[in-house]
Amino acid sequence: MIWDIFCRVIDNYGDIGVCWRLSADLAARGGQVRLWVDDASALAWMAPGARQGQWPGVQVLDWNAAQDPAQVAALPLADVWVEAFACDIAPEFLAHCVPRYQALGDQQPVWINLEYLSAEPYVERCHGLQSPVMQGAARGWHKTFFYPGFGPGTGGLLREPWMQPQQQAFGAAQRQQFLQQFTEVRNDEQVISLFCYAPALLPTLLRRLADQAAPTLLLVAYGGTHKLLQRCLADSDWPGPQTQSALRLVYLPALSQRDYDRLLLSCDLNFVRGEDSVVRALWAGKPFVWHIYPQGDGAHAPKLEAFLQRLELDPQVARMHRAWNELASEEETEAALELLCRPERATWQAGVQAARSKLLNLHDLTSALNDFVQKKR
Ligand code: TRH
Repeated sequence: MIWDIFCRVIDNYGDIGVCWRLSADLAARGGQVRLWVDDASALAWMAPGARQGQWPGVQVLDWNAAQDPAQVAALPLADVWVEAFACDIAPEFLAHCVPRYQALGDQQPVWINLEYLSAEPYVERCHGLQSPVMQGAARGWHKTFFYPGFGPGTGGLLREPWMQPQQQAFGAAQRQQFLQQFTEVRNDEQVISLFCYAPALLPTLLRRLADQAAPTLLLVAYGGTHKLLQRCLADSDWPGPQTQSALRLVYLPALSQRDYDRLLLSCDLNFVRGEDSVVRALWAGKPFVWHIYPQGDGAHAPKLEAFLQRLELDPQVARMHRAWNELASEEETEAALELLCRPERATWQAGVQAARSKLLNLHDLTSALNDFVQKKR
């Protein structure tokens, strides 16, 4: 089956991150994927070799090429179109391709509008709804809304068949070897990964970690988080971690997605953000705190609540998520900080493991898409 996946990078790495995981997973299950993207630069480190055609079954194509009839004409017609995150397929692409489908008896490709991830109840209501195309070359055709999600009435979460075997093979020796690329980890150190936007609580957290007795190794994710940390240290009157302090900072290079997943497996606590890394943190089964993508209209607050409820996380853990996202009172934030710094996290870990186990029983997004397309054809 041939898939055209369309991706526009709005900001950050989530758009291309999700589209890449989906493309690679579809291809690993036998699909032939063309990933049309307007900015593929992050793939250089996320999926080395992807742009050079080194991933069997996935071809990364420039978004602009979809507007060029000569280039599109050379390609066989796809069985499925996926518009990721409500991006619209270029009208030039439609104008070229629709008549070709019509010439074959008007069999339209299965046209999917792949939405953002949310645990909110509307997802179950809207998943699978159809929307007619009202204008342009494909007028009269229809798209189907496909919502990833956390319940049986949704498209599910991305989870590759290789994920669990790979996790099981990643034991203490592999962890040590993996972390050694970045630094030598001391036996008594708790290891924390940090990938976030700009949480107001960060400077306080750094100070607390530096001042407490238990030593911490903080692994700072590539990109905006590096810059944030540096800004944070420059802006504060605090001189930053000193040799005698309990906090060590290590700035990570850009990791491939596979290595980023290994990082999440290797840490005692993961701070994650956005859409894709939170799912991977869940699969890693380690305590995590989610920095949800902040939206100007406050839409992220109910989205976070729905997520906390859906996962049935411990109330203290839920409070920590609210505090990290600046959605808690001062008192709650203080309590959350204390808990964040405490290296003992057995209850927290058990809660994440319980949520993970439930989600492992749910269908995964790629299977759901494949099943849907098979039924439609
Ligand atoms: O980068 P993000 O903040 O992306 C966000 C969200 O997806 C958000 O929902 C969306 O609206 C906005 O972008 C536009 O966080 P996210 O979703 O976790 O994506 C990060 C991707 O980068 C993920 O696939 C993991 C990957 N990654 C690596 O592969 N290596 C790395 O070293 C790091 C730090 C990330």
